[in-house]
Amino acid sequence: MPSAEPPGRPPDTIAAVATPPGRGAVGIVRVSGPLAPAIARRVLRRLPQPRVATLMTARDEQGEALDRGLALYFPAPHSYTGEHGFEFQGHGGPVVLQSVLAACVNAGARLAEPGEFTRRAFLNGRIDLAQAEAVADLIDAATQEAARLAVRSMCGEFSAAINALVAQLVELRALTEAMLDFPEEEVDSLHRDDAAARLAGVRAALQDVLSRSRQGSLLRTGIHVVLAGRPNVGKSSLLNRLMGEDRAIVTPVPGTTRDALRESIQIEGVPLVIVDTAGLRVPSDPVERLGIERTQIELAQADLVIAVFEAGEPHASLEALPEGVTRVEVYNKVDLAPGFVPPAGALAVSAMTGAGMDALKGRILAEAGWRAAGESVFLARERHLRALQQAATHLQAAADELRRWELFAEELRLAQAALAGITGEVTADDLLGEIFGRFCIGK
Ligand SMILES: Nc1nc2c(ncn2[C@@H]2O[C@H](COP(=O)(O)OP(=O)(O)OP(=O)(O)O)[C@@H](O)[C@H]2O)c(=O)[nH]1
Ligand SMILES: [Mg+2]
Repeated sequence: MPSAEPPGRPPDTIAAVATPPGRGAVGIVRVSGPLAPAIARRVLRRLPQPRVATLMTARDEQGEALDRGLALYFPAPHSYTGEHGFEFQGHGGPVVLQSVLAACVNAGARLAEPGEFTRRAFLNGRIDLAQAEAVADLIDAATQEAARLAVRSMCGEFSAAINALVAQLVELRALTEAMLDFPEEEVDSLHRDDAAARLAGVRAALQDVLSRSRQGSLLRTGIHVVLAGRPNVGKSSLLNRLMGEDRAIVTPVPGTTRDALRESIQIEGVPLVIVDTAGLRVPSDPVERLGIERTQIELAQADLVIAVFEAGEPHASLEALPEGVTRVEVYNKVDLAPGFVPPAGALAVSAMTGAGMDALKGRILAEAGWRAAGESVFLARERHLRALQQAATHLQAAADELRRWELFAEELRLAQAALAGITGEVTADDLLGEIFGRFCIGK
């Protein structure tokens, strides 16, 4: 476990207002550290019974009452941070809360930095790093689905999956260390097959965690979808249909949309940014030319392009679409072309009647990598995906070294180290600074 402070020096005691700034029914001042009981005795005049909500008056040094509210004392190690701590739940006004905070500082606390309480919880082993990140993810969650997954990671589900992988690797490493002591010719094929089978098992389990993490990360980053096509095919009408309201201007005049218009929606809880663009053709005036340039910029950033065509019209090719970007071909206005059958892989829709829209939504999610709901996915961060990918690369390398046991063992060790970084068993200080610096103060 990494240590919180330079060795030998006890940590100082921190204090912060834990509720958001502004007026509210209740405001909370939080204190954590070795001096917390002494500070409570000074500010509240006595220490409340552990874990019993007690109505008390907070006072300044002159004994003047600052506020009356509920005090809670959590002796170490049974607190959020693992240290002695107390909370004062008073009235949620900025002035009153600052005065209670000031009284705590006068009594020996210092102001906490963003995320410092959670950082201490991590450093004291109350939670691991992935759980600490999930605390921030829960507070920042923009959709219900993201919040649900963040709670699960906070409770340790993601960490448990990582720890299970690490445990499998530890076992395999122990087996390998034993083989290292024998000359190659004495390692019989039975042992080699055993190692190969176990390695295959870990790799499959890792791939499973990786794919669930990739899926979950979509919930964090969202999917960037761009509608593109020739003028007048109904791109703006499709945007309005997907939004369920009239956001974009629709007219029968080709070249209506000039500027890229972006809107946020959710499909099955997955956040999407949908961009409506100017129709692609040889521009007829400078404004349209600028609009089409913007379309190109949007296309270059797209996770997914919806290439829109008109049902029944001769198939116009869209050379303008960048190579390699995932695309879904959609034939709009099927209401005007009865009996129209779209080419294989394409969808037929009508922005006017709504026909085919559910299939389109399902397709957008599927192309972006989202699988059926209900499967448990992890709200992974970019950092987690990188570590998992790194571990996978080392295990691949190990699979290529099934005769050179030293190299095999080394790759296993590296894979394990990559995974351990996720839960923070080994962590650099600057990484901690980056993670916890983004928290709110008081958390
Ligand atoms: N019948 C029918 N008409 C549609 C449908 N979708 C769009 N339209 C009509 O087609 C015309 C063009 O629609 P828009 O949504 O403005 O097309 P656009 O692709 O955004 O066009 P630009 O912005 O000019 O590139 C409008 O008159 C729409 O009412 C559809 O599904 N069926
Ligand atoms: Mg338009």
